[in-house]
Amino acid sequence: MDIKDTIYGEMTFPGRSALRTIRVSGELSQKAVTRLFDRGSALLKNPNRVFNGKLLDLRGKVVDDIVCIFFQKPKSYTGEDIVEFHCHGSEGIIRILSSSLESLGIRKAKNGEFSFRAFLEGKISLKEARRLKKIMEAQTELESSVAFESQDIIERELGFIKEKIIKLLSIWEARIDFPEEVPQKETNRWKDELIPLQKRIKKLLEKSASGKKIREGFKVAIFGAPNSGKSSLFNTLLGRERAIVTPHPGTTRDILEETLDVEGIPITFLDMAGVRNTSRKIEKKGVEKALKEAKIADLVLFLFDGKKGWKKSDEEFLALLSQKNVIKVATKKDLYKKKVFSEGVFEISNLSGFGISRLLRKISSELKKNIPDNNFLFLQKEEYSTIEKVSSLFNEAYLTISKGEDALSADLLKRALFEIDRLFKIDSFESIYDSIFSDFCIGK
Ligand SMILES: Nc1nc2c(ncn2[C@@H]2O[C@H](COP(=O)(O)OP(=O)(O)OP(=O)(O)O)[C@@H](O)[C@H]2O)c(=O)[nH]1
Ligand SMILES: [Mg+2]
Repeated sequence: MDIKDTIYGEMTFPGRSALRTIRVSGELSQKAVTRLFDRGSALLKNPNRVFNGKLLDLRGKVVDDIVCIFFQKPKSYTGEDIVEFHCHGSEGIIRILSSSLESLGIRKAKNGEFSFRAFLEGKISLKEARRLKKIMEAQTELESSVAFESQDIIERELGFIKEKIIKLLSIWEARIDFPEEVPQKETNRWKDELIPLQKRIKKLLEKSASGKKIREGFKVAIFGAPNSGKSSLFNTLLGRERAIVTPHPGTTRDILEETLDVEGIPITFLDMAGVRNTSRKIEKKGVEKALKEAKIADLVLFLFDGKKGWKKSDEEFLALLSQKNVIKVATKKDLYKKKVFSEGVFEISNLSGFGISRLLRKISSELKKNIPDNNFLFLQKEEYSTIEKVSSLFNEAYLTISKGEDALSADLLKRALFEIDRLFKIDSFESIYDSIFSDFCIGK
């Protein structure tokens, strides 16, 4: 990657839209403005100001009415001259502008190259770049709400833990080398110092595990007797005819999965075969599969036909599930007037939509019980596994120190140190680009 080149990239998302923005960074930005913007010289004399004017092609023909901004180096995102072309959101205009820029010797940026340059110019720190990566990777409202602070927390916590390990090791190593010179009370202090640190890592791990769950999402099984309306509810939730629905019991045979964002949580709903006692081989397989999936789901919606009521066979399947987290749902509310069900039964109609939004709220509030209020971290996979490893190394170190195996526990702490260092290690600028910036989009 030549960092001397002038580069361009689209900051907005491709496709028809109100506006699309192309950003140029580098020495040739001024040339681009002079050639392609009719008020180029005024713009260059007034950095950071928004100018309305005409976009020109290379022959000087007006092709669009645009807004342009010039940021003079070093007071720009990358530290180089930058110009932003805010055009109308047409593919044709973007193509004309891109090919004009390329004819002027400006090349298309690589993913994250603008931010990488900002980093090289000292405009953003490595920590800010990692934070940026988190902000852009966050998919749901919940993730975005903690992405910003997560980077600060993980760096602060792991930094603190690292410092403490180094301190502990310096005392421990002395004890290992000169055992006779270290009084017994030092050993106890050593153990005592491990406990609060172990607790701190455990807390960090819990917060991280909740975040991992939110990233991976929750599984909600739609379970119940044949013909109870499972596939209909699945379709209603998705807002499209994804599953086949017929009046014949035994329509669904296999598992269907679709993920929805419900109040900021990714939830995968599973439609499955209806459960009943049957000797037919194919149906039996479907029932076994449904039971297996429902048992491992985070939540089960246990559907039954509200008109027919809760049956003995429903009770038997409920017992088989051994699932703690179950919501009983009476369907086909449109087919009956008033019925008394046991407490906690949700009545819905897939036909009229009755009770659906209430059910969704209930589902999300049940799942949110597993998430401490905003008390979770949005982490990359490697970050999570580092915390997991450090935590288990600490547990091991505590056990070995309790057994008096000093050298072994010191080794375990050294390994924890190594894991933390590896996470933040920088080998070269290429490795920084690969591990952080290459996942960014082109215009970033
Ligand atoms: N009136 C009414 N009919 C419904 C409702 N929900 C489902 N049905 C009907 O009930 C029948 C069975 O619906 P499905 O959604 O296929 O039921 P299922 O539980 O997926 O059935 P299997 O796949 O066989 O286990 C269809 O004829 C649906 O139109 C509802 O809320 N009201
Ligand atoms: Mg079905």
